[in-house]
Amino acid sequence: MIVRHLQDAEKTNRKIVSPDGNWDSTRLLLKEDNMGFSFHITTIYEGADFQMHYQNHLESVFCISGEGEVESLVDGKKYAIAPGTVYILDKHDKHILRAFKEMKMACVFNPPLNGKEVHNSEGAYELDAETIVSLES
Ligand code: 9YT
Repeated sequence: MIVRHLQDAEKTNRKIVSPDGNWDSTRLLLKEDNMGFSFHITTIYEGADFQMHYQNHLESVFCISGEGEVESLVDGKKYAIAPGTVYILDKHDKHILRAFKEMKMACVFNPPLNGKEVHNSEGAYELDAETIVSLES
């Protein structure tokens, strides 16, 4: 069993602050833990309004606190986000996330992140070579 505490993890390099100023994320469970997914607590800063497209990952995002919306760029639909909302990017959906008030989110990624990722210009995370090989086999 693995037991970790968010308050401790936030003081380590598990916490990544996005250079775009939109979010930070503490990656509590990573690829090296061999669970097949990663689990993060992400803070989306108030006023953030940015595009993402996880071409290489599936992601589920559960809102713990705050207020915002997610807009699908596949069909233009907008969905309000409040505590208790989960949005599930089951089709690698290109989307925009907006935070009207700071949002705390619990995020799960498959395949798992290795912990160093920040968004590329597409709003995606690159896969490392080892993950590419494991997906191909
Ligand atoms: C909701 C979302 O995807 N935010 C970007 C950060 C991501 N959750 C991460 O890297 O933990």
